[in-house]
Amino acid sequence: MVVAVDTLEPIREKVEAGERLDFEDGLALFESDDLLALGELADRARRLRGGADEAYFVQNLYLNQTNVCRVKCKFCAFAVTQKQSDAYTYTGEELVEDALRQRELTGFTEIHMVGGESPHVDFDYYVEIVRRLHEALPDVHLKLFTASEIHHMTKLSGLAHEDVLRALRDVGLGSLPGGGAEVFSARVRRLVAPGKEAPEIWLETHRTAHALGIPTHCTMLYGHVETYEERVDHLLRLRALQDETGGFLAFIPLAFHPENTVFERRGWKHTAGSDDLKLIAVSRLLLDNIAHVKAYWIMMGMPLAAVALHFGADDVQGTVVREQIFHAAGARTETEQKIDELVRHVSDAGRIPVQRDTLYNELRRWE
Ligand code: V47
Repeated sequence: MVVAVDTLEPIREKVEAGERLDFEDGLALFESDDLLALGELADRARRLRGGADEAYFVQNLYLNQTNVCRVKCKFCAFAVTQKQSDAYTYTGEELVEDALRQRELTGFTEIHMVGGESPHVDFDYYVEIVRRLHEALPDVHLKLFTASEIHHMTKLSGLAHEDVLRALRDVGLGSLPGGGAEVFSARVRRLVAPGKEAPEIWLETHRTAHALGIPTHCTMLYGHVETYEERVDHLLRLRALQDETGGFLAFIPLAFHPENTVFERRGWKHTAGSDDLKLIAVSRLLLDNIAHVKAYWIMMGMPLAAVALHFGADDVQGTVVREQIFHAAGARTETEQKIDELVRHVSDAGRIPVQRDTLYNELRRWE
């Protein structure tokens, strides 16, 4: 007689006892196909740690200062070289003009701006665009530049990471987005992003930001060559840094979109919804010290993001005006989400929609 062993049972006991999960637990969670049990366990862990029925979103505007990039990440469909006809690099004035025009249409409270690592600008360019945006929109939180871009600025300027971050903070930088982390494993980085800085540099940049009082976000780009072991290792490295600093506001899993990348020619497909939900659940369970896990609707579509609110996520990111990175790689979602649609999806999922600012202060709720 075959006796079914519930591999999740010992993990469930740890969750109920408030015990920290380890590497082996993380692997067992990824290897489980009991999707509903994973979701239920992640939601239970979220609630045991103080989460309730609120699901958060922010009203934000996406800007990309440049699409020119010296790094040839194989997963990226956004970057171009300076010589390509669709290359652009916006001046501070152009970015401000654009943001002010958008401000008349939507009441965004956050600008999320990232871009390529252009070798054709200098560090003063970055300081100038932050200064101008902050002067034009002093009440808008500026969430700008991945750790990879900050590292790029140290190369452009010869300054230390701390000095770059301090200079940007002093002219208005509010927080860093979580991009550029990809997967920390050296094997994976060699395969998908050989030109990118070492993971230690990404982590050190966030550590430095936290020490300067700049909160940050963190991500993992999954669904390409990484193994379950490499996913768990990535999550535990983020958890270890959060133990040290407490500076991460949220974790955002990013599903790989293959269109218009070298991987499309190799026949790679988009992740399955079940993997997206599993990633949300396992990250919620392992990252016991990061307050929020985002189900990024741009990446997974709003209907699945609403389901993910039952798998440990408590945030759907935002209204997002004009996303470009995922859309270059084939995302079919809208590039913008109207608040009333977002509120409808969240409410229909049985959650209370709460509009937040970047730092998770509540601005408005729909009950
Ligand atoms: O660093 C690039 C990823 C990131 C592809 O901090 C791709 O709140 C999938 O970091 N398929 C940029 N992913 C986006 C990002 C982000 C998004 C939403 C919220 C936050 C936050 C941060 O997008 C890049 C890279 O990891 N990416 N190309 C692609 N083809």
